[in-house]
Amino acid sequence: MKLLFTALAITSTLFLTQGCASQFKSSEQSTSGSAVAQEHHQMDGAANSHEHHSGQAESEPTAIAKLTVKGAIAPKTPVPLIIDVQDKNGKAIANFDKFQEQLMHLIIVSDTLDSFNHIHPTYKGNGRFEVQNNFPHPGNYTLFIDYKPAGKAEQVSLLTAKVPGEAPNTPKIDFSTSNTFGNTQANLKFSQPTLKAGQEVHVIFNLQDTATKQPIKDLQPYLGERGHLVIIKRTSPLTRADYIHAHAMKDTPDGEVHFITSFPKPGDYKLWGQFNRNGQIVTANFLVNVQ
Ligand SMILES: [Cu+2]
Repeated sequence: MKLLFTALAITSTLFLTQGCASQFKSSEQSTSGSAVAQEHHQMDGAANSHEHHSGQAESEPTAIAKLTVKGAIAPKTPVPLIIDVQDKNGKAIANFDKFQEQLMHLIIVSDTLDSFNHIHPTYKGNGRFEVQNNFPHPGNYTLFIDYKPAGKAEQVSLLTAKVPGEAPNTPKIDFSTSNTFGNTQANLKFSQPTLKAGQEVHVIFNLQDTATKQPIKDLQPYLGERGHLVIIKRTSPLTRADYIHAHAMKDTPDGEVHFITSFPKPGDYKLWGQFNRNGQIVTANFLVNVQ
């Protein structure tokens, strides 16, 4: 039985402090290929998901997430993931507060940002969460783990996973602001004509039914809001600062969902808006440039 680990060298342009922890874990069941699971928890002060609200300093992360992968990671196969949340001394953190109706939100993207998954691991107690994920193709993936230790601020931990094999070519850059996703036509607009780093902006999704060409009328709450928006900067390697979780505004017209956010730095960002049409989740993604 062979166990093969490959360490991903992750460097960060952000300020890493003595608190940076790195762990590997993989089960003894791994028999072939390479499975990599690495925790990279940054203690930078500008990477909190609420940063876009007011830019307040983030409290020091109090938790560390560890990833265990059972067996080898293969593409297009459900891969069982185990996430253990611990304090700095390695002791399990057992209590979590729900936010947006869940104890943990897990966002998994490929490094090329062509693949996106938003799932909710099941809490098993004693700091342990479990979920299965389908990695669509070989390549490197980043896991953004969004959770709230009881009584503490929302935290985002970063993990990476490598799916062995030849990664597909990087998708070509497309800044179009209109596209069809299943039976939903989505048009993207902003409150500002030009997106500028650090500026508060409203991100507006106009949603039409492809059959009727009318604003959709079957929008239901999704995770307690009119929609869910995750924004990730197109960069390598990804850091916590590259992840933004925006909140939907409450009262907007039929077929329109508004989010308030700001983009911390110039660059390209991918947006994934998620909406609930009568129980069916539509994910509309766009790439935008910020100056
Ligand atoms: Cu979620």
